[in-house]
Amino acid sequence: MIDKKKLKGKIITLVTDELNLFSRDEDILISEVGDGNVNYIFRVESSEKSVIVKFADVFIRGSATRRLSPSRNRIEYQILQLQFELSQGRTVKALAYDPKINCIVMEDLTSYRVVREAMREHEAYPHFSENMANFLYDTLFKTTDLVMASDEKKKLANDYVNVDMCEISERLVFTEPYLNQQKLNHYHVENEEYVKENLYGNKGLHIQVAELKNKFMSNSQSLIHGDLHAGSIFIDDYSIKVFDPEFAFFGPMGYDIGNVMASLLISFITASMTEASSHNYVAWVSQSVLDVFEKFIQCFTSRALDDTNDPVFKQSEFLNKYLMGILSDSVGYTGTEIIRRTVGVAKVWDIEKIYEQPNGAEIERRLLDIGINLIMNRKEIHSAEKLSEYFIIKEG
Ligand code: SR1
Ligand code: MG
Repeated sequence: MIDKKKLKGKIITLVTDELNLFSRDEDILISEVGDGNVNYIFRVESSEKSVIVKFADVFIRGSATRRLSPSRNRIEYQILQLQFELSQGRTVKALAYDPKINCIVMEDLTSYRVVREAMREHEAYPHFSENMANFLYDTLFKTTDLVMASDEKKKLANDYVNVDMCEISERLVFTEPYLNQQKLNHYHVENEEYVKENLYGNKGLHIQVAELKNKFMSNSQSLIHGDLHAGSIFIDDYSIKVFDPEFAFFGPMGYDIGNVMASLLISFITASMTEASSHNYVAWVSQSVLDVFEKFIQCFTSRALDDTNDPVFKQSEFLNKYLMGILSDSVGYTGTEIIRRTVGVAKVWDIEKIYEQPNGAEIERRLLDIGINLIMNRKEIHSAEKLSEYFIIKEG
């Protein structure tokens, strides 16, 4: 276990003597913030200013045996810088990185909230989908072979080989929900038969998940964030700031798009099946699933031809086919993300909350039905209108 007192001392030395962000004469307060699954986050503040420091231990948070390479912190620092450039500032600004103590120093966005916390209070943000679609297009399409120079992309793909973090996603997203090898899956007891039949024993689904897992592991299409859920995005009234890309690597861009849509969709289903939910919020969050998809399509169709550099790829017909592939993948990974959050070991707040509800088991089945249908039908879903058929129940 880490010695937090010693670590805090090292962080103070870093932000004062080494980085000159604070003076030793100031009263400096350092406190732990956040409760992530993997790392330790601290706020360092004086009466004048504050910064956030993220420490990556050689073990996963809370474990004394489960090793995790701290190079995830170097990858995160470099990717924050690259994505900040690519996305016109739609990420948190990384200020410094110290490999000696595995710490990243970042700006402290005191006027922003984490999207998941805002969603918990049923806050609606009309600008979210426009900002998110642009972030996705800018960070994903611009790191493909269609835009980036071949040698630059290969160098980056090599720099961002992220073995330990990819292993976590491969296991938790694509293996455990369907095979339960570690016996850590968790869901309502009433759904035992449903899960056995529809997840563990569903051979047709297993083939489709195998395709998605294989693509996740072998298609180095774009530099992806790798864990783009509502807990990895800050928001204020005008803009978003993405953070926490420690799972990043070169993988299929639909994975990021699907993670965003799944995060919204889980919230939509849980909120819409909960009596006291705000009507305004439910309408916003369901529309946002569709808008992220639709606005990404708009970004792509209006910009991809111009942005493509390689003359072989610079053809409308090819780009249209390429887009269809991204959309199917995005829908498929929306499905895998919904399923893994619902039955898997790494739950999110919305899912934990359903255990307190009388209709929790029903909500769980609805989420799993949607996830399965999205995976199975992903190759037919290329528009927001078609996508809506899979989760919006039309009245009348
Ligand atoms: C052991 S890490 C569990 C999960 O938390 C992270 O945020 C990722 O989503 C990961 O799958
Ligand atoms: Mg995280």
